[in-house]
Amino acid sequence: MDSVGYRAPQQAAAAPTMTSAKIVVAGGFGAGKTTFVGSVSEIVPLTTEAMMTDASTGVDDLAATPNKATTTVAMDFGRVSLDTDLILYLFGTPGQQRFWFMWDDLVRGAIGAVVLADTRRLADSFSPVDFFEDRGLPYIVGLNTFDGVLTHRVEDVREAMSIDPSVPIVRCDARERESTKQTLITLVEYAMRQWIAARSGTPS
Ligand SMILES: Nc1nc2c(ncn2[C@@H]2O[C@H](COP(=O)(O)OP(=O)(O)O)[C@@H](O)[C@H]2O)c(=O)[nH]1
Ligand SMILES: [Mg+2]
Repeated sequence: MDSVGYRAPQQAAAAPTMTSAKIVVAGGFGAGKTTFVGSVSEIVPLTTEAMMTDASTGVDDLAATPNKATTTVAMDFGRVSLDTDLILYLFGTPGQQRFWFMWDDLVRGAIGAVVLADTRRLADSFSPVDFFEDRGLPYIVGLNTFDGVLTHRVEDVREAMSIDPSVPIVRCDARERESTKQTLITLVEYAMRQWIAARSGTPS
């Protein structure tokens, strides 16, 4: 019998309850946010991709993503259950700076963020990192290994981005569900450790 939803009376106090959490998926333009949300979501991701028009010529840098014909104008939204008792709601941010006025609204209530980085264009992830540092929102960095190639060592990336040693930096392949899921688990565990540390007054 499927035990989800069933609780023996004597276990009621200790039994886990269904919890949901909001996660933000950020990163530069073309870092793989829409791909990340799409690969892991159990619902058809709600995405607001729009065909890029000539209006973005000279505004969005397509040099590194020549095949990219669409762009996320508002956000991606997906859902994934990590366990029978934890559902994550994923909110992908629009990458382009001209949409950044939405970020404060988008991160409200989130427990943490994944900053996706393309190591060939690392500078694009500096601003999202600054944003989460500034807001005190726990974040981890996901190095999206385009075509399985990580062009820089993780510790070199950490140094280049001035990321604190306590912040996890993980490799991920945004197209692979298992990889994406593992990245989210790393974030949730990290955010929980931060949360506990903040409440017990101990430095993380
Ligand atoms: N080879 C490869 N391509 C990827 C990967 N992640 C994303 N892409 C491609 O890179 C482009 C940009 O990804 P997208 O998810 O739209 O980026 P976003 O702007 O951050 O939402 C798309 O054409 C994706 O198919 C990856 O891990 N490997
Ligand atoms: Mg996108």
